[in-house]
Amino acid sequence: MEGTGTLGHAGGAAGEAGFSAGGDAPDGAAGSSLPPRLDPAALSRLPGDVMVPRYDRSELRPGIVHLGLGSFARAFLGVFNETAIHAGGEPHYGIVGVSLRSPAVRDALEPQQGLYTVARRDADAEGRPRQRLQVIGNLIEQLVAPEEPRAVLEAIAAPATRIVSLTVTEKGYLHDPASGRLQDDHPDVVHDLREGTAPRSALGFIVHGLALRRSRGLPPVTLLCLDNLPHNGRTLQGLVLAFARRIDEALADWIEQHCTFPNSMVDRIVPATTEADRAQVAAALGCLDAWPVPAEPYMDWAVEDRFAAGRPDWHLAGARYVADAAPWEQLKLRAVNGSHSALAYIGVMAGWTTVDQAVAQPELRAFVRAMLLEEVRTTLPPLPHLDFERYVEGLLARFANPALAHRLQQIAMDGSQKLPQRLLAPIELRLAAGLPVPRLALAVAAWMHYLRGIDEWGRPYVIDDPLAEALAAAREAAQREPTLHDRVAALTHFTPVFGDLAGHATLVDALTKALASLQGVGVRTTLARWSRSD
Ligand code: CS2
Repeated sequence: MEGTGTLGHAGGAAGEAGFSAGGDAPDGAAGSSLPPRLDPAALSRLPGDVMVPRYDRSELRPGIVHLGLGSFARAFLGVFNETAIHAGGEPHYGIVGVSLRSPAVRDALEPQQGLYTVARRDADAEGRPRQRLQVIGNLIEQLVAPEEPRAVLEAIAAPATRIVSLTVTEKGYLHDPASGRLQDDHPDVVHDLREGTAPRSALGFIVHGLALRRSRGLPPVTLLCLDNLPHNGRTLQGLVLAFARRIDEALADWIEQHCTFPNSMVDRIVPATTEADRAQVAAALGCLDAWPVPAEPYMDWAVEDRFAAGRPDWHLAGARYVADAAPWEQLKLRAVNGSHSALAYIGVMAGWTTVDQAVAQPELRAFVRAMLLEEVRTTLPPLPHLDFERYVEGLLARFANPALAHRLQQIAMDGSQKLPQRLLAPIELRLAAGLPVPRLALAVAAWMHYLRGIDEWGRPYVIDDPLAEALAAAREAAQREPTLHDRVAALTHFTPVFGDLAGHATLVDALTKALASLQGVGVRTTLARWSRSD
Protein backbone atom coordinates (compact mmCIF):
# COMPACT_ATOMS: atom_id res chain seq x y z
CA MET A 1 0.00 0.00 0.00
CA GLU A 2 1.36 3.37 -0.97
CA GLY A 3 1.47 6.42 1.19
CA THR A 4 2.46 5.01 4.55
CA GLY A 5 3.96 7.28 7.17
CA THR A 6 7.52 6.37 6.43
CA LEU A 7 7.40 7.84 2.92
CA GLY A 8 6.64 11.46 3.68
CA HIS A 9 9.12 14.29 4.04
CA ALA A 10 7.29 17.27 5.39
CA GLY A 11 8.94 20.66 5.70
CA GLY A 12 12.63 21.51 5.58
CA ALA A 13 14.55 22.95 2.69
CA ALA A 14 16.04 19.69 1.53
CA GLY A 15 14.03 19.72 -1.67
CA GLU A 16 15.08 23.19 -2.79
CA ALA A 17 17.48 21.70 -5.29
CA GLY A 18 18.50 23.47 -8.46
CA PHE A 19 16.96 22.20 -11.69
CA SER A 20 20.17 20.49 -12.64
CA ALA A 21 20.61 18.86 -9.24
CA GLY A 22 18.65 15.86 -8.02
CA GLY A 23 18.47 14.51 -11.53
CA ASP A 24 20.07 11.16 -10.90
CA ALA A 25 17.64 8.35 -11.48
CA PRO A 26 17.21 6.09 -8.47
CA ASP A 27 18.63 2.58 -8.66
CA GLY A 28 16.88 0.44 -11.16
CA ALA A 29 15.79 3.29 -13.42
CA ALA A 30 19.29 4.27 -14.49
CA GLY A 31 20.31 2.93 -17.82
CA SER A 32 16.84 2.21 -19.19
CA SER A 33 15.89 4.40 -22.13
CA LEU A 34 12.33 5.13 -20.96
CA PRO A 35 12.08 6.19 -17.33
CA PRO A 36 9.44 4.32 -15.31
CA ARG A 37 6.13 6.07 -14.77
CA LEU A 38 5.09 7.88 -11.62
CA ASP A 39 2.52 5.64 -9.97
CA PRO A 40 1.76 4.33 -6.47
CA ALA A 41 4.51 1.71 -6.73
CA ALA A 42 7.05 4.40 -7.62
CA LEU A 43 6.42 6.46 -4.49
CA SER A 44 8.77 4.50 -2.28
CA ARG A 45 11.60 4.91 -4.80
CA LEU A 46 11.39 8.70 -5.13
CA PRO A 47 14.30 10.80 -3.83
CA GLY A 48 13.97 11.58 -0.14
CA ASP A 49 13.37 15.28 -0.61
CA VAL A 50 10.17 14.78 -2.64
CA MET A 51 7.03 15.17 -0.54
CA VAL A 52 4.58 12.32 -1.03
CA PRO A 53 1.17 11.31 0.34
CA ARG A 54 1.54 10.02 3.90
CA TYR A 55 -2.00 8.71 4.20
CA ASP A 56 -3.69 5.61 2.93
CA ARG A 57 -5.11 6.63 -0.43
CA SER A 58 -7.47 3.67 -0.50
CA GLU A 59 -9.35 5.20 2.41
CA LEU A 60 -10.20 8.42 0.58
CA ARG A 61 -13.86 8.83 -0.32
CA PRO A 62 -15.12 11.13 -3.10
CA GLY A 63 -16.45 14.24 -1.34
CA ILE A 64 -15.54 16.91 -3.90
CA VAL A 65 -16.49 16.90 -7.57
CA HIS A 66 -14.23 19.37 -9.32
CA LEU A 67 -15.18 20.69 -12.77
CA GLY A 68 -12.24 21.87 -14.91
CA LEU A 69 -9.18 19.83 -14.04
CA GLY A 70 -6.60 22.27 -15.40
CA SER A 71 -3.24 23.16 -13.93
CA PHE A 72 -4.61 25.80 -11.59
CA ALA A 73 -6.98 23.37 -9.87
CA ARG A 74 -4.25 20.80 -9.44
CA ALA A 75 -1.75 23.28 -7.99
CA PHE A 76 -4.30 25.10 -5.84
CA LEU A 77 -7.28 23.07 -4.64
CA GLY A 78 -5.26 19.85 -4.86
CA VAL A 79 -2.47 21.27 -2.69
CA PHE A 80 -4.72 22.85 -0.02
CA ASN A 81 -6.72 19.65 0.10
CA GLU A 82 -3.62 17.49 0.42
CA THR A 83 -2.42 19.42 3.47
CA ALA A 84 -5.87 19.21 5.07
CA ILE A 85 -5.95 15.45 4.55
CA HIS A 86 -2.45 15.07 5.95
CA ALA A 87 -3.22 17.17 8.98
CA GLY A 88 -6.65 15.88 9.81
CA GLY A 89 -6.64 12.37 8.50
CA GLU A 90 -10.14 13.25 7.18
CA PRO A 91 -10.85 10.77 4.39
CA HIS A 92 -14.12 12.30 3.19
CA TYR A 93 -12.77 14.81 0.73
CA GLY A 94 -11.09 12.93 -2.07
CA ILE A 95 -11.50 14.73 -5.39
CA VAL A 96 -13.33 13.43 -8.45
CA GLY A 97 -11.83 15.55 -11.24
CA VAL A 98 -13.90 16.29 -14.33
CA SER A 99 -12.40 17.47 -17.60
CA LEU A 100 -15.17 19.21 -19.48
CA ARG A 101 -13.63 18.95 -22.94
CA SER A 102 -10.34 17.25 -23.62
CA PRO A 103 -9.26 13.80 -22.40
CA ALA A 104 -5.62 14.96 -22.25
CA VAL A 105 -5.30 15.31 -18.46
CA ARG A 106 -7.11 12.03 -17.82
CA ASP A 107 -4.95 10.26 -20.41
CA ALA A 108 -1.82 11.63 -18.73
CA LEU A 109 -2.82 10.91 -15.14
CA GLU A 110 -4.80 7.69 -15.39
CA PRO A 111 -1.70 5.48 -15.77
CA GLN A 112 -0.44 7.29 -12.66
CA GLN A 113 -3.66 6.45 -10.77
CA GLY A 114 -4.26 10.17 -10.37
CA LEU A 115 -0.87 10.97 -8.84
CA TYR A 116 0.80 14.12 -10.13
CA THR A 117 3.61 16.43 -9.11
CA VAL A 118 3.50 20.10 -8.19
CA ALA A 119 6.86 21.80 -8.73
CA ARG A 120 7.12 24.82 -6.44
CA ARG A 121 9.58 27.11 -8.14
CA ASP A 122 11.55 30.18 -7.23
CA ALA A 123 15.16 31.32 -7.10
CA ASP A 124 17.82 31.00 -4.41
CA ALA A 125 19.70 33.97 -2.97
CA GLU A 126 21.99 34.02 -6.01
CA GLY A 127 19.03 34.08 -8.38
CA ARG A 128 19.46 30.46 -9.47
CA PRO A 129 16.13 28.74 -10.21
CA ARG A 130 15.22 25.90 -7.88
CA GLN A 131 12.24 23.67 -7.29
CA ARG A 132 10.66 21.66 -4.57
CA LEU A 133 8.50 18.74 -5.59
CA GLN A 134 5.35 17.39 -4.02
CA VAL A 135 3.39 14.41 -5.30
CA ILE A 136 -0.33 14.96 -4.70
CA GLY A 137 -2.56 12.00 -3.90
CA ASN A 138 -6.10 13.26 -3.36
CA LEU A 139 -7.28 13.10 -6.98
CA ILE A 140 -8.97 9.72 -6.71
CA GLU A 141 -11.08 9.55 -9.85
CA GLN A 142 -11.15 11.25 -13.24
CA LEU A 143 -13.97 11.71 -15.69
CA VAL A 144 -14.03 13.18 -19.18
CA ALA A 145 -17.43 14.80 -19.58
CA PRO A 146 -17.99 14.33 -23.35
CA GLU A 147 -17.15 10.61 -23.02
CA GLU A 148 -19.29 9.88 -19.98
CA PRO A 149 -21.69 12.71 -19.23
CA ARG A 150 -23.96 10.43 -17.22
CA ALA A 151 -21.11 9.55 -14.87
CA VAL A 152 -20.46 13.25 -14.25
CA LEU A 153 -24.13 13.84 -13.41
CA GLU A 154 -24.06 10.80 -11.12
CA ALA A 155 -20.94 12.10 -9.39
CA ILE A 156 -22.68 15.41 -8.64
CA ALA A 157 -25.73 13.48 -7.47
CA ALA A 158 -23.76 10.95 -5.38
CA PRO A 159 -24.78 10.87 -1.70
CA ALA A 160 -21.13 11.34 -0.60
CA THR A 161 -20.63 14.53 -2.64
CA ARG A 162 -20.54 17.64 -0.46
CA ILE A 163 -18.81 20.21 -2.64
CA VAL A 164 -18.91 20.86 -6.37
CA SER A 165 -16.03 23.19 -7.17
CA LEU A 166 -15.11 24.86 -10.44
CA THR A 167 -12.10 26.23 -12.29
CA VAL A 168 -13.40 26.54 -15.82
CA THR A 169 -11.81 29.98 -16.56
CA GLU A 170 -13.82 33.14 -17.13
CA LYS A 171 -15.25 32.03 -20.47
CA GLY A 172 -16.53 28.76 -19.00
CA TYR A 173 -19.45 30.55 -17.33
CA LEU A 174 -21.12 31.45 -20.63
CA HIS A 175 -21.99 34.87 -19.33
CA ASP A 176 -21.72 38.37 -20.60
CA PRO A 177 -18.44 39.52 -19.03
CA ALA A 178 -19.50 43.14 -18.42
CA SER A 179 -22.94 42.46 -16.94
CA GLY A 180 -22.53 38.91 -15.58
CA ARG A 181 -25.77 37.81 -17.30
CA LEU A 182 -26.26 34.35 -18.83
CA GLN A 183 -25.80 34.31 -22.61
CA ASP A 184 -29.17 32.80 -23.50
CA ASP A 185 -28.21 32.42 -27.13
CA HIS A 186 -24.89 30.64 -26.53
CA PRO A 187 -25.08 27.30 -28.38
CA ASP A 188 -24.05 25.36 -25.26
CA VAL A 189 -26.72 27.07 -23.16
CA VAL A 190 -29.35 26.37 -25.83
CA HIS A 191 -28.20 22.75 -26.02
CA ASP A 192 -28.05 22.19 -22.27
CA LEU A 193 -31.46 23.68 -21.59
CA ARG A 194 -32.85 21.05 -23.98
CA GLU A 195 -30.60 18.13 -23.18
CA GLY A 196 -30.53 17.00 -19.57
CA THR A 197 -28.66 13.70 -19.87
CA ALA A 198 -25.62 14.82 -21.86
CA PRO A 199 -24.92 18.46 -21.11
CA ARG A 200 -21.86 20.26 -22.47
CA SER A 201 -21.32 23.17 -20.11
CA ALA A 202 -20.38 23.40 -16.46
CA LEU A 203 -23.72 25.14 -15.81
CA GLY A 204 -25.60 22.34 -17.57
CA PHE A 205 -23.87 19.65 -15.52
CA ILE A 206 -24.45 21.52 -12.27
CA VAL A 207 -28.13 22.20 -12.81
CA HIS A 208 -29.02 18.76 -14.18
CA GLY A 209 -26.86 17.10 -11.50
CA LEU A 210 -28.60 19.09 -8.77
CA ALA A 211 -31.97 18.14 -10.28
CA LEU A 212 -31.02 14.49 -9.76
CA ARG A 213 -29.97 15.16 -6.15
CA ARG A 214 -33.25 16.88 -5.44
CA SER A 215 -35.37 14.19 -7.10
CA ARG A 216 -33.61 11.57 -4.97
CA GLY A 217 -34.18 13.48 -1.77
CA LEU A 218 -30.44 13.96 -1.17
CA PRO A 219 -28.99 16.83 0.85
CA PRO A 220 -27.74 19.97 -0.89
CA VAL A 221 -24.10 20.74 -1.74
CA THR A 222 -21.82 23.76 -1.83
CA LEU A 223 -21.05 25.21 -5.25
CA LEU A 224 -17.57 26.65 -4.97
CA CYS A 225 -16.31 28.90 -7.75
CA LEU A 226 -12.51 29.21 -7.85
CA ASP A 227 -12.24 31.40 -10.93
CA ASN A 228 -11.13 35.03 -11.15
CA LEU A 229 -14.60 36.50 -11.49
CA PRO A 230 -15.98 39.40 -9.49
CA HIS A 231 -18.12 38.05 -6.58
CA ASN A 232 -17.41 34.67 -8.05
CA GLY A 233 -19.84 32.73 -5.83
CA ARG A 234 -22.64 35.23 -6.35
CA THR A 235 -21.97 35.34 -10.08
CA LEU A 236 -22.12 31.54 -10.29
CA GLN A 237 -25.29 31.53 -8.21
CA GLY A 238 -26.96 34.05 -10.53
CA LEU A 239 -26.07 31.97 -13.57
CA VAL A 240 -27.08 28.62 -12.04
CA LEU A 241 -30.41 30.04 -10.89
CA ALA A 242 -31.08 31.76 -14.23
CA PHE A 243 -30.37 28.45 -15.98
CA ALA A 244 -32.42 26.38 -13.52
CA ARG A 245 -35.44 28.72 -13.72
CA ARG A 246 -35.68 28.07 -17.43
CA ILE A 247 -36.00 24.36 -16.70
CA ASP A 248 -37.96 24.11 -13.48
CA GLU A 249 -38.95 26.89 -11.09
CA ALA A 250 -39.20 24.50 -8.15
CA LEU A 251 -35.68 23.23 -8.79
CA ALA A 252 -34.40 26.80 -8.87
CA ASP A 253 -36.14 27.50 -5.55
CA TRP A 254 -34.60 24.38 -3.99
CA ILE A 255 -31.12 25.38 -5.14
CA GLU A 256 -31.60 28.92 -3.90
CA GLN A 257 -32.84 27.83 -0.50
CA HIS A 258 -30.50 24.94 0.21
CA CYS A 259 -27.26 25.13 -1.77
CA THR A 260 -24.60 27.70 -0.93
CA PHE A 261 -22.26 29.61 -3.22
CA PRO A 262 -19.43 31.08 -1.12
CA ASN A 263 -17.39 33.84 -2.73
CA SER A 264 -13.67 33.27 -2.71
CA MET A 265 -10.45 34.97 -3.64
CA VAL A 266 -7.89 32.58 -5.10
CA ASP A 267 -4.29 33.51 -5.78
CA ARG A 268 -1.43 31.41 -7.09
CA ILE A 269 0.54 31.88 -10.30
CA VAL A 270 0.48 28.61 -12.25
CA PRO A 271 2.04 28.79 -15.72
CA ALA A 272 1.17 26.23 -18.39
CA THR A 273 3.37 23.12 -18.33
CA THR A 274 6.02 22.86 -21.03
CA GLU A 275 8.11 19.95 -22.34
CA ALA A 276 11.07 21.43 -20.46
CA ASP A 277 9.03 21.25 -17.23
CA ARG A 278 8.26 17.59 -17.89
CA ALA A 279 11.94 16.84 -18.46
CA GLN A 280 13.09 18.77 -15.36
CA VAL A 281 10.55 17.08 -13.12
CA ALA A 282 11.27 13.62 -14.56
CA ALA A 283 14.98 14.17 -13.97
CA ALA A 284 14.38 15.13 -10.36
CA LEU A 285 11.84 12.36 -9.68
CA GLY A 286 13.69 9.62 -11.50
CA CYS A 287 10.41 8.67 -13.13
CA LEU A 288 8.07 10.24 -15.63
CA ASP A 289 5.11 12.34 -14.57
CA ALA A 290 3.25 12.97 -17.84
CA TRP A 291 1.72 16.19 -16.53
CA PRO A 292 3.49 17.90 -13.65
CA VAL A 293 2.40 21.42 -12.69
CA PRO A 294 4.88 24.24 -12.01
CA ALA A 295 3.71 26.91 -9.57
CA GLU A 296 5.04 29.78 -7.51
CA PRO A 297 5.52 29.14 -3.75
CA TYR A 298 2.95 31.84 -2.85
CA MET A 299 -0.66 30.83 -2.42
CA ASP A 300 -3.55 32.63 -0.84
CA TRP A 301 -7.21 31.75 -0.48
CA ALA A 302 -9.88 33.78 1.27
CA VAL A 303 -13.15 31.88 1.18
CA GLU A 304 -16.49 32.63 2.80
CA ASP A 305 -17.35 30.06 5.41
CA ARG A 306 -20.77 29.16 4.03
CA PHE A 307 -20.67 25.45 3.26
CA ALA A 308 -23.97 23.61 2.92
CA ALA A 309 -22.63 20.17 3.82
CA GLY A 310 -19.30 20.59 5.60
CA ARG A 311 -15.82 21.34 4.33
CA PRO A 312 -12.24 20.19 4.73
CA ASP A 313 -9.88 21.99 7.10
CA TRP A 314 -8.22 23.95 4.31
CA HIS A 315 -7.17 26.58 6.88
CA LEU A 316 -4.55 24.07 8.02
CA ALA A 317 -2.87 24.82 4.70
CA GLY A 318 -3.26 28.58 5.13
CA ALA A 319 -6.72 29.20 3.64
CA ARG A 320 -8.62 31.97 5.41
CA TYR A 321 -12.31 31.48 6.16
CA VAL A 322 -13.83 34.96 6.04
CA ALA A 323 -17.29 36.43 6.45
CA ASP A 324 -17.02 38.51 3.28
CA ALA A 325 -14.50 37.79 0.53
CA ALA A 326 -15.39 40.87 -1.56
CA PRO A 327 -12.59 43.16 -0.34
CA TRP A 328 -10.00 40.43 -0.96
CA GLU A 329 -11.44 39.64 -4.37
CA GLN A 330 -11.33 43.27 -5.42
CA LEU A 331 -7.76 43.67 -4.22
CA LYS A 332 -6.66 40.53 -6.01
CA LEU A 333 -8.51 41.06 -9.30
CA ARG A 334 -7.43 44.68 -9.65
CA ALA A 335 -3.89 44.47 -8.30
CA VAL A 336 -2.64 41.00 -9.29
CA ASN A 337 -4.75 40.30 -12.35
CA GLY A 338 -5.06 43.93 -13.48
CA SER A 339 -1.31 44.39 -13.55
CA HIS A 340 -0.86 40.93 -15.08
CA SER A 341 -3.09 41.95 -17.99
CA ALA A 342 -1.32 45.30 -18.32
CA LEU A 343 2.06 43.52 -18.43
CA ALA A 344 0.71 41.04 -20.96
CA TYR A 345 -0.64 43.48 -23.57
CA ILE A 346 2.13 46.03 -23.17
CA GLY A 347 4.84 43.36 -23.01
CA VAL A 348 3.67 41.36 -26.03
CA MET A 349 3.56 44.52 -28.15
CA ALA A 350 7.12 45.34 -27.11
CA GLY A 351 8.28 41.83 -28.04
CA TRP A 352 8.89 40.51 -24.52
CA THR A 353 7.93 36.91 -23.85
CA THR A 354 7.57 36.20 -20.14
CA VAL A 355 6.32 38.07 -17.08
CA ASP A 356 9.73 38.12 -15.37
CA GLN A 357 11.30 39.50 -18.54
CA ALA A 358 8.63 42.20 -18.85
CA VAL A 359 8.77 43.28 -15.21
CA ALA A 360 12.56 43.49 -15.39
CA GLN A 361 12.18 46.41 -17.85
CA PRO A 362 12.58 49.49 -15.64
CA GLU A 363 9.95 51.49 -17.56
CA LEU A 364 7.34 48.77 -17.30
CA ARG A 365 8.07 48.04 -13.66
CA ALA A 366 7.75 51.75 -12.81
CA PHE A 367 4.55 51.97 -14.81
CA VAL A 368 2.90 49.01 -13.04
CA ARG A 369 3.94 50.34 -9.65
CA ALA A 370 2.49 53.77 -10.47
CA MET A 371 -0.72 52.26 -11.87
CA LEU A 372 -1.26 50.37 -8.63
CA LEU A 373 -0.20 53.01 -6.14
CA GLU A 374 -1.69 56.05 -7.83
CA GLU A 375 -4.81 54.68 -9.48
CA VAL A 376 -5.91 51.19 -8.38
CA ARG A 377 -5.33 51.97 -4.70
CA THR A 378 -8.15 54.55 -4.49
CA THR A 379 -10.66 51.99 -5.80
CA LEU A 380 -10.05 49.38 -3.12
CA PRO A 381 -12.26 48.87 -0.10
CA PRO A 382 -10.60 49.23 3.30
CA LEU A 383 -8.63 46.12 4.21
CA PRO A 384 -7.61 46.13 7.84
CA HIS A 385 -3.97 45.22 8.39
CA LEU A 386 -3.09 45.49 4.72
CA ASP A 387 0.00 47.55 3.96
CA PHE A 388 -0.72 48.19 0.27
CA GLU A 389 2.77 49.40 -0.56
CA ARG A 390 4.28 46.22 0.83
CA TYR A 391 1.68 44.20 -1.00
CA VAL A 392 2.68 45.87 -4.27
CA GLU A 393 6.40 45.27 -3.68
CA GLY A 394 5.62 41.64 -2.83
CA LEU A 395 3.61 41.34 -6.01
CA LEU A 396 6.41 42.77 -8.16
CA ALA A 397 8.76 40.24 -6.54
CA ARG A 398 6.33 37.43 -7.41
CA PHE A 399 6.21 38.63 -11.01
CA ALA A 400 10.03 38.73 -11.08
CA ASN A 401 10.26 35.01 -10.21
CA PRO A 402 12.75 33.78 -12.84
CA ALA A 403 11.88 30.11 -12.40
CA LEU A 404 8.32 30.35 -13.72
CA ALA A 405 8.79 31.53 -17.32
CA HIS A 406 5.14 32.56 -17.28
CA ARG A 407 4.29 33.45 -20.86
CA LEU A 408 2.66 36.82 -21.46
CA GLN A 409 0.60 35.36 -24.29
CA GLN A 410 -0.99 32.93 -21.83
CA ILE A 411 -2.22 35.86 -19.74
CA ALA A 412 -3.21 37.85 -22.82
CA MET A 413 -5.71 35.11 -23.78
CA ASP A 414 -9.43 35.79 -23.37
CA GLY A 415 -8.99 39.51 -22.82
CA SER A 416 -12.67 40.18 -23.47
CA GLN A 417 -13.52 38.05 -20.44
CA LYS A 418 -10.87 39.56 -18.17
CA LEU A 419 -10.80 43.30 -18.81
CA PRO A 420 -14.11 44.21 -17.14
CA GLN A 421 -13.22 43.07 -13.60
CA ARG A 422 -9.47 43.72 -13.84
CA LEU A 423 -9.20 47.14 -15.48
CA LEU A 424 -12.60 48.56 -16.35
CA ALA A 425 -14.13 48.20 -12.86
CA PRO A 426 -11.44 50.38 -11.25
CA ILE A 427 -11.68 52.79 -14.20
CA GLU A 428 -15.42 53.10 -13.68
CA LEU A 429 -14.98 53.80 -9.96
CA ARG A 430 -12.35 56.46 -10.54
CA LEU A 431 -14.32 58.16 -13.30
CA ALA A 432 -17.40 58.24 -11.07
CA ALA A 433 -15.27 59.98 -8.42
CA GLY A 434 -14.00 62.48 -10.99
CA LEU A 435 -10.46 61.05 -10.88
CA PRO A 436 -8.17 60.66 -13.90
CA VAL A 437 -7.29 57.20 -15.28
CA PRO A 438 -4.21 57.67 -17.49
CA ARG A 439 -2.41 54.44 -16.59
CA LEU A 440 -5.42 52.14 -16.37
CA ALA A 441 -6.46 53.58 -19.73
CA LEU A 442 -3.02 52.86 -21.14
CA ALA A 443 -3.42 49.21 -20.15
CA VAL A 444 -6.80 49.06 -21.92
CA ALA A 445 -5.37 50.92 -24.93
CA ALA A 446 -2.58 48.32 -25.03
CA TRP A 447 -5.26 45.64 -25.34
CA MET A 448 -6.85 47.57 -28.23
CA HIS A 449 -3.41 47.86 -29.82
CA TYR A 450 -2.76 44.15 -29.20
CA LEU A 451 -5.96 43.29 -31.09
CA ARG A 452 -4.22 44.26 -34.34
CA GLY A 453 -2.44 40.88 -34.10
CA ILE A 454 1.11 42.03 -34.81
CA ASP A 455 3.79 43.28 -32.42
CA GLU A 456 6.15 46.24 -32.75
CA TRP A 457 8.69 44.00 -34.50
CA GLY A 458 6.21 42.97 -37.15
CA ARG A 459 5.68 39.50 -35.74
CA PRO A 460 2.11 38.23 -36.06
CA TYR A 461 0.25 36.24 -33.38
CA VAL A 462 -3.22 34.79 -33.01
CA ILE A 463 -5.84 36.48 -30.82
CA ASP A 464 -7.11 33.68 -28.59
CA ASP A 465 -10.45 34.91 -27.29
CA PRO A 466 -13.98 33.48 -27.36
CA LEU A 467 -15.14 36.81 -28.80
CA ALA A 468 -12.26 37.08 -31.29
CA GLU A 469 -14.54 37.10 -34.33
CA ALA A 470 -16.92 39.69 -32.95
CA LEU A 471 -13.98 41.81 -31.82
CA ALA A 472 -12.36 41.62 -35.25
CA ALA A 473 -15.64 42.73 -36.84
CA ALA A 474 -15.98 45.60 -34.35
CA ARG A 475 -12.40 46.67 -35.03
CA GLU A 476 -12.91 46.56 -38.76
CA ALA A 477 -16.05 48.67 -38.51
CA ALA A 478 -14.26 51.12 -36.18
CA GLN A 479 -11.37 51.44 -38.64
CA ARG A 480 -13.75 53.10 -41.10
CA GLU A 481 -14.16 56.10 -38.77
CA PRO A 482 -12.21 59.19 -39.85
CA THR A 483 -10.14 59.94 -36.72
CA LEU A 484 -8.40 57.89 -34.05
CA HIS A 485 -10.70 59.43 -31.46
CA ASP A 486 -13.76 58.24 -33.41
CA ARG A 487 -12.24 54.80 -33.90
CA VAL A 488 -11.56 54.42 -30.18
CA ALA A 489 -15.04 55.70 -29.32
CA ALA A 490 -16.58 53.15 -31.72
CA LEU A 491 -14.64 50.29 -30.13
CA THR A 492 -15.86 51.25 -26.64
CA HIS A 493 -19.35 50.48 -27.91
CA PHE A 494 -18.37 46.81 -27.83
CA THR A 495 -20.66 46.35 -24.82
CA PRO A 496 -19.78 42.78 -23.71
CA VAL A 497 -16.47 44.32 -22.61
CA PHE A 498 -17.19 47.99 -21.94
CA GLY A 499 -20.75 47.71 -20.62
CA ASP A 500 -21.92 51.05 -19.25
CA LEU A 501 -18.61 52.70 -20.11
CA ALA A 502 -19.49 52.63 -23.83
CA GLY A 503 -18.67 56.02 -25.32
CA HIS A 504 -17.69 57.57 -21.95
CA ALA A 505 -16.10 60.86 -23.00
CA THR A 506 -13.28 61.04 -20.43
CA LEU A 507 -12.37 57.42 -20.98
CA VAL A 508 -12.41 57.79 -24.76
CA ASP A 509 -10.08 60.80 -24.45
CA ALA A 510 -7.65 58.90 -22.19
CA LEU A 511 -7.71 55.82 -24.43
CA THR A 512 -7.13 57.91 -27.54
CA LYS A 513 -4.16 59.68 -26.01
CA ALA A 514 -2.61 56.38 -24.91
CA LEU A 515 -3.26 54.59 -28.19
CA ALA A 516 -1.90 57.52 -30.22
CA SER A 517 1.29 57.33 -28.18
CA LEU A 518 1.62 53.55 -28.50
CA GLN A 519 1.13 53.79 -32.24
CA GLY A 520 3.30 56.87 -32.64
CA VAL A 521 6.33 56.50 -30.37
CA GLY A 522 5.99 52.88 -29.27
CA VAL A 523 5.83 51.06 -25.95
CA ARG A 524 9.07 52.13 -24.28
CA THR A 525 8.72 55.88 -24.73
CA THR A 526 5.03 55.74 -23.85
CA LEU A 527 5.80 53.88 -20.63
CA ALA A 528 8.45 56.38 -19.64
CA ARG A 529 5.92 59.20 -20.09
CA TRP A 530 3.00 57.43 -18.40
CA SER A 531 4.84 56.23 -15.32
CA ARG A 532 5.71 59.76 -14.20
CA SER A 533 3.62 61.10 -11.37
CA ASP A 534 0.42 63.00 -12.24
C1 CS2 B 1 -3.48 35.38 -14.90
C2 CS2 B 1 -3.97 34.53 -13.74
O1 CS2 B 1 -3.76 34.06 -16.83
C3 CS2 B 1 -4.15 35.05 -16.22
O2 CS2 B 1 -5.04 35.77 -16.66
O3 CS2 B 1 -3.65 36.73 -14.59
O4 CS2 B 1 -4.09 33.20 -14.08
C4 CS2 B 1 -3.06 34.70 -12.52
O5 CS2 B 1 -1.80 34.10 -12.74
C5 CS2 B 1 -3.66 34.12 -11.27
O6 CS2 B 1 -4.96 34.60 -11.10
C6 CS2 B 1 -2.80 34.46 -10.06
O7 CS2 B 1 -3.49 34.15 -8.91
